[in-house]
Amino acid sequence: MTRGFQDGFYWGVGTSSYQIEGAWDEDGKGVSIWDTYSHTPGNIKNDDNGDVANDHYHRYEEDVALMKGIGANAYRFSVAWPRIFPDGTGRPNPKGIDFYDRLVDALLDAGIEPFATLYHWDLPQKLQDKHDGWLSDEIPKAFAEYAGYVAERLGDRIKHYFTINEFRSFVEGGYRLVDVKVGGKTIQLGGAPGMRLSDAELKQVRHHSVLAHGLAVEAIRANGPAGTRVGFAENIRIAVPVIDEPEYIAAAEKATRERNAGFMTVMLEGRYTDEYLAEAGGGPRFTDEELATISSPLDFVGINVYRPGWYVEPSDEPPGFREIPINASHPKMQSSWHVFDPEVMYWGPKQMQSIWGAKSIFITENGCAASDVIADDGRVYDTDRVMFLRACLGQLQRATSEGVPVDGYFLWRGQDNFEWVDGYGNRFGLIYVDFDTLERRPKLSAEWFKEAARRNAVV
Ligand code: PNW
Repeated sequence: MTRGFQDGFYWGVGTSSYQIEGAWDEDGKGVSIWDTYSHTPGNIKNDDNGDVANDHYHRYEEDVALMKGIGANAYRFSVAWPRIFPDGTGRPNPKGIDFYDRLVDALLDAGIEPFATLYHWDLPQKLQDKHDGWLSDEIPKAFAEYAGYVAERLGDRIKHYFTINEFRSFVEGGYRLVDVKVGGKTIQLGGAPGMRLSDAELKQVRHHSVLAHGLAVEAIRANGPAGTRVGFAENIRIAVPVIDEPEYIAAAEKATRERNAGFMTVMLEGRYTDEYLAEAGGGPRFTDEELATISSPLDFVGINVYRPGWYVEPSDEPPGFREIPINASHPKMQSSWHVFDPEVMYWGPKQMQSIWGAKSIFITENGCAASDVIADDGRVYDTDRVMFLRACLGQLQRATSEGVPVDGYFLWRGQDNFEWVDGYGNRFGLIYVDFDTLERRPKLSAEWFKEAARRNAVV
């Protein structure tokens, strides 16, 4: 049986600036909300922070060589906004853009296609202080200015941009707290800037995040060369039909569309659903012109796929679906929130096509943390990650073999790195990093990935 992907499929790895770069106050970089948040005792496990992280800022050449060594032909990285505009707006910092200039050249020399994310949560602290962060409609405008500048400066070599990474995560985690039911308990996920807003305010923050995306799409198109491609990278919450039958599939599609109303649905449809607008608490305030901007046509959509959002069955009662609670004994991966079901890698892309008619899809993140250690023989045997990847890519291949247009896959993560509130404890990499010596060492899963990329197939 062949389990291949189509020619030209991208086998990438992904990361974000704050999680690997380090050099947090070098070469004119401004402070970000994650610098502030991680420097505040009690916010991060072991009070870890990203001051040094993988020191990628100084070791990027070694890291590009490592990526090439594990067979990646694409790299999704994020640009740190406060490196480019230390104050968020105003005068750009030439040394900031120089870093990405060098990185992109090194990638292209190694035959690795650069995919840039423009916002992976490291908002300039100055914008937070001046405006209460994303609660203000000044942030979308400032973001578009910055996005246009990057497209103008790097557009001769970067052809693919993701505007914003995981609207849902940074909005809900940073401005409220996210409740996740797992193992029969409810856990809460948070993050910078650590605000706790009302329902209506939270809806306004969501609205500003998608508006920033839309304005950035326009700015990238206006400032980048013709042929520049742009989309987003959202952690869509995916409803999984309990049974693979038409009524269940239709119920799951309804659930996915409704439960992503504030992000994915408005970006792809240009309207908020009636149910979303009728929710208690009111909001958001918006104009028709903003909705048109938010739903600017895209060249592709990116989805981060880790876990099932819900299991769903059909219902005769409105809204036409019923969410099934996830069993306390449901299997999970190492991260506290990581409920395991590889089928989301089938249903996620499938629903992007069936609900919204997506023509080009990227899996912008998929991967898992594991309790990796160096064995006596010097190797790292991350069998659970091999299992996870093979199972997930098997489901992705099932989708592409049915004609779902997935153009590439970015594994989260090439190397272990700073994992937000979990600090350095949760290792997601194909490559092990010793955070005392910063030595890098490929794991068993890197061998798996390399062979899969070489054969362009599930192996
Ligand atoms: C993403 N969930 O966060 C982020 O984009 C990455 O920066 C991060 O390192 C990675 O996934 C692993 O956590 C997520 O609760 C946070 O399902 C939470 C969830 C998913 C992704």
